[in-house]
Amino acid sequence: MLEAIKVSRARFITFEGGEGVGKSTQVKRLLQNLQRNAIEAVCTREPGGTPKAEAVRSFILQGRSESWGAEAEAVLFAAARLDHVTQLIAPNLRNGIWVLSDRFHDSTRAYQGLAGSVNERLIDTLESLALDGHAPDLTIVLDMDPVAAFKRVAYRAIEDGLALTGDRFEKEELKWHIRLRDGFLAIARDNPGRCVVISAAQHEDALEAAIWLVVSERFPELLGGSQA
Ligand code: Z5A
Repeated sequence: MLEAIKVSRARFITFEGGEGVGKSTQVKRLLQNLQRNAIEAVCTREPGGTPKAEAVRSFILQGRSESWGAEAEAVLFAAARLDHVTQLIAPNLRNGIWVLSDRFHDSTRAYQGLAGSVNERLIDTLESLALDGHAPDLTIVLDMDPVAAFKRVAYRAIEDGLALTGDRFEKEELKWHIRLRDGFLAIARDNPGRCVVISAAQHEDALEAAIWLVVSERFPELLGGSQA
């Protein structure tokens, strides 16, 4: 087996998109691909990733902050993110370990900002506070029709023998999910140097290969090329 090596600059890669597009599946697959190439990496998620941020996750996703209003929820997501960045993301990157996150700051801009009601100034302020200078090097935006993605989520619930009750956000109506999809695409258009949109409406293996192509072209040091 290849011994894990540390390239001189660890990369921070985020996955974004609506529910059921396959983010969690592909984060795990990218982790395996990096490890196969002797890159030390960790997976994490948002909201969450640290004990404090996971506590915020449960609070929000159980609907307990809904009555607080959209602005207060955006502040909660940012507070969780600040802990996640300072306690997990930044220390790993400093140690040469790549970090892959299932959602990050673009989710606040898309859910609370573009599909929600929180104004851009507050989103910008929270973003600069929570990121603490740690913007992702690459963001993969997985894009697909929300109706098809919802069918995946429904199928997963049936397979797991669970009732399809949905969390706070899964309960929103279809036109809201369409706004959300447009929001992620707008973020990608506004950040062409960081974001790459990939169609999620393909087989898991094909999607994995498409993501690996993007990652290995963006970071040629992975395959022994020179670092950007
Ligand atoms: N949120 C927010 O509002 N503001 C913020 O700042 C942040 C988050 C950070 C987190 O919930 C919620 O918080 C989220 C946004 C909000 N809203 N919701 N709902 P979460 O983390 O529990 O939910 P999620 O991020 O949407 O995850 P998900 O529903 O698990 O979707 P996914 O990770 O994209 O998909 P998956 O788990 O990889 O796959 C879903 C199913 O499809 C599963 O059965 C797979 O086996 C299957 N699958 C995966 N890929 C494929 C392909 N390619 N073909 C066919 N089937 C597939």
